Amino acid sequence: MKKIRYSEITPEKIYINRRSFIKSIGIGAGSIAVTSLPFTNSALSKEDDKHTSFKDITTYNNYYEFGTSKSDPYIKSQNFKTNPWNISIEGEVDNPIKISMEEISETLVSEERVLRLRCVEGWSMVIPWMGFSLSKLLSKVTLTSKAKFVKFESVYDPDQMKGQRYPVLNWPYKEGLRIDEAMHPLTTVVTGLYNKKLPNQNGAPLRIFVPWKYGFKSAKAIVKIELVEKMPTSSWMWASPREYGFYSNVNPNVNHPRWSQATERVIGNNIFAPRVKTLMFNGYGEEVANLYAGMDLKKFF
Ligand SMILES: Nc1nc2c(c(=O)[nH]1)N[C@H]1C(S)=C(S)[C@@H](COP(=O)(O)O)O[C@H]1N2
Ligand SMILES: [Mo]
Repeated sequence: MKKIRYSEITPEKIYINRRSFIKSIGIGAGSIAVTSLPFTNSALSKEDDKHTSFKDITTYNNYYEFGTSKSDPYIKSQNFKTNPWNISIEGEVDNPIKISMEEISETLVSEERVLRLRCVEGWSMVIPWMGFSLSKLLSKVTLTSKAKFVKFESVYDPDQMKGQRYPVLNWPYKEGLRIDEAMHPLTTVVTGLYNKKLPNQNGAPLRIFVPWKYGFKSAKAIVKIELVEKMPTSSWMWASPREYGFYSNVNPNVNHPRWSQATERVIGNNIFAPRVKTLMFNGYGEEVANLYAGMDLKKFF
């Protein structure tokens, strides 16, 4: 059977249930070598059926620009101005561009993608995000042969973001991916959740989401995407290189120096409910493990 490369798959909608997705594009499971699809994992399927509530995903947030407690983003981001908004795509490209949010919404269709978020702090959520593959946005530029990594920058606006008046991180918030990670179809540009426009506290108007990595890799309120030759230093690597590496793949076998990563608390569950086992690559191993073939993931954490 013909193998399908993920660049050939352009899903209208990515379903949490792999089989229904495969049926919808009319191919058998055996033909998929590397796919863009979320998984159905028996260990997590019960949990995955249960989406985290809209209330939890919009009131329990990490967004240090608005403060370091979980309720700060919800309370303090409500008047944040997200219009007009432009994103520059620059660096190792033949044709740097500055693109407006309007142009992005007019040219790239957002679809529902139910994907898991696993925070390095040891909690997780399953959210129906709205978005599209980052590769589609990057296809608006032509990469040079030196484009080996992608660097993301969140907005810097201490007038509106009071958390940026404190040197908790090296503002603006910076993140990075290897180019093959950035081009993987599961790497998502998020524009909404629960079929609504993205709330400010979740990174409006546009954020990145990398479901097999710890939540902090998924930078919010992006204004700059730079293609670079050298591995960028993320804000978390800058803050604590011993604790936060460049890769930050969800990995139950590599503990944070101060706590275990073997299990997680499912947000929305009863507080007495047992923690669940954390899965390698947050359960997306079938889709992404090949990106790290032969790498020592204890060394490249
Ligand atoms: N710009 C920016 N992006 C950020 C953060 C942040 O503080 N600033 N926090 C990260 C962390 S630690 C997590 S777990 C997720 C949380 O996303 P959510 O609030 O939408 O659940 O956003 C990530 N993106
Ligand atoms: Mo996080």
